[in-house]
Amino acid sequence: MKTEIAGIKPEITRQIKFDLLRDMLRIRRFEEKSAELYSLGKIRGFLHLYIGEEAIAVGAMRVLKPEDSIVATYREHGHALARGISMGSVMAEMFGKENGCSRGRGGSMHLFDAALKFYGGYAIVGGGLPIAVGLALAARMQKTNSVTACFFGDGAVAEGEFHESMNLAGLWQLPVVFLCENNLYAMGTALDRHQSQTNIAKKAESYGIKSETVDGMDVLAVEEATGKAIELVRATSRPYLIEYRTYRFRAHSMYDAELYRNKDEVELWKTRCPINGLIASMKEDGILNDHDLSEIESSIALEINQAVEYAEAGKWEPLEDLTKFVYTETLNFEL
Ligand SMILES: Cc1ncc(C[n+]2csc(CCOP(=O)(O)OP(=O)(O)O)c2C)c(N)n1
Ligand SMILES: [Mg+2]
Repeated sequence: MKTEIAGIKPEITRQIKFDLLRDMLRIRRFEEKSAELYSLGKIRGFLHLYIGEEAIAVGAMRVLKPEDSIVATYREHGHALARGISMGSVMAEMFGKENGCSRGRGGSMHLFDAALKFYGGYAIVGGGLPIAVGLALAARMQKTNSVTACFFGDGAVAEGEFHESMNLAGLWQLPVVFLCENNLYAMGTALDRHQSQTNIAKKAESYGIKSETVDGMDVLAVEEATGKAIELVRATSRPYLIEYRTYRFRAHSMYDAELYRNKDEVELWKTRCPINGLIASMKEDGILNDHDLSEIESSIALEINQAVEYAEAGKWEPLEDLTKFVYTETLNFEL
């Protein structure tokens, strides 16, 4: 864990680290609560927790501008919260309520907010990549200076869509930054069981796309590298790929016997927890104490309580509205 930010005054460094810590803790505590609410049957369907990987969404989102577009995966609570979708509307979405960010129709895997240019939430592995390339093409055609950030997992690189998207982005020189969250597993399949080349950053080279590998457990390293990459994409309108090395601490989804990885490996990665790492380095530098930490925790707990109340208070969509916004003209049955 790096302790200094080059060229930045100590008081600003302190504030940046506080913000990063707070943003990561917000996601961690929100998801712990979500897991609890899932067990209680308040949240149904799928629920993929991002716990362990928070440094990526938090570090990367800070360096994106409001005019930039974002495409994420189904493990996207962290990205949505870091982008600014409120906890209440994410929670209400997971409850399936109308006041959710996707009107309760998407659930955990389909968080969406057009105003924040947060274009999903994709349940289809690799499905977001061509969308991101399309958004980058639109930005180019509209002559805006915006960048599209596309988050995806290591599992997506096995999909044809990954290669097609990389090829077109490289060929047409589109302003898109591919952000691969390599947590070493795609459900129960380890990366080296499905890829002949496990260095994902290297794959970009064959498409003429610059790339690098970054420690995804170090939020400062993520922020620094992603910031540089995004500014390069913005300045040159050429694509870039970052492979973050990370790990999910929890099961793939809510139920998973985790027979594909051993407990020692999980424990080892937990010692690299991005939140604990930042807390330790801040304490060592004398810029964080237990009182600060408990203040952060209480304000997050309050925000979570309010989010749950907001979700509870939301309404279910009336049955007669269920065919609204459905993409068909032929469907005409009575409910
Ligand atoms: C096209 C497609 N194939 C299979 C699945 C089933 N599936 C859901 S998650 C997943 C693993 C994806 O792993 P990765 O991209 O590494 O993301 P992670 O879960 O590790 O964040 C698979 C295979 C799917 N949703 N879409
Ligand atoms: Mg993975």
